[in-house]
Amino acid sequence: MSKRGSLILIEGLDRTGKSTQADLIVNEFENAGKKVELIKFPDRTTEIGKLINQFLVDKNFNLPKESIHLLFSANRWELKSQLLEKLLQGVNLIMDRYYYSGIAYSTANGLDFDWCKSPDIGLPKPDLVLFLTFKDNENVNKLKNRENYGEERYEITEFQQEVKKNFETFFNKEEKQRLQSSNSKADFEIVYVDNKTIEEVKTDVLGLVKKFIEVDNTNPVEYFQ
Ligand code: T5A
Repeated sequence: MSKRGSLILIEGLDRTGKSTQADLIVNEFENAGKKVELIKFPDRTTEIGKLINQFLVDKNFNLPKESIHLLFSANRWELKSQLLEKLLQGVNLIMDRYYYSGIAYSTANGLDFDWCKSPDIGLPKPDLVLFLTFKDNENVNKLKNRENYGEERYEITEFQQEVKKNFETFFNKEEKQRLQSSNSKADFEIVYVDNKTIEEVKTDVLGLVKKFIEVDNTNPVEYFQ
């Protein structure tokens, strides 16, 4: 059976440390001689990504909520073939946000859950999803103490609480579906970051990611349905 890289996704609220942990994982495995690369969504460098960036940083640049949802999804489609190519070359991909952010944030904006899922049908499904979050809802309020918090459109405590609730509902649904299906090998894990240092979170994250990178992945790539 042919080997491929694993697709590992880190999801979570704004400023919970996703990028910090994604960088640490990439460095850790690169130093160990593994093929590993980082992919960040939104990818703000593409034409669609530039529009998304403008929407996030300029609170006077308004778009219908349906349009921005479709732009985030289109941004993922822009990178689909590149992503698949890398996986088939044996590169492990660490993704900083993807499909689940698309749905958790847009439903917090009032859009319908099933409507939000449909534009991403056909995109590759991660082998492992890590959800960086707080066990205690009160700790979401402390995000405002993190550097530069509040500069972008969605960095508002009440909105982040809503996003947290949506992520949790969504992951519970997906987990139930996964347990009912004998075909899917995809895995979900929650990483609580309450009062943990960057190093402590790194230990938790590495413990979960290790087997996906160290053991050869021979499972076929799955796709969102
Ligand atoms: N979005 C995204 C959608 O609405 N739909 C979509 O489909 C997608 C893909 C931008 C926005 O777009 C929305 C969600 C977002 O609102 P983004 O570019 O990923 O998405 O923006 P952020 O989540 O804000 O990304 P950041 O890179 O800014 O935050 P991170 O990655 O979670 O946090 P990080 O690692 O940069 O850390 C932030 C700060 O906290 C410190 C770090 O040192 C840094 O200063 N930190 C810690 N401090 C204390 N203890 C710890 N354990 C810490 N970990 C990190």
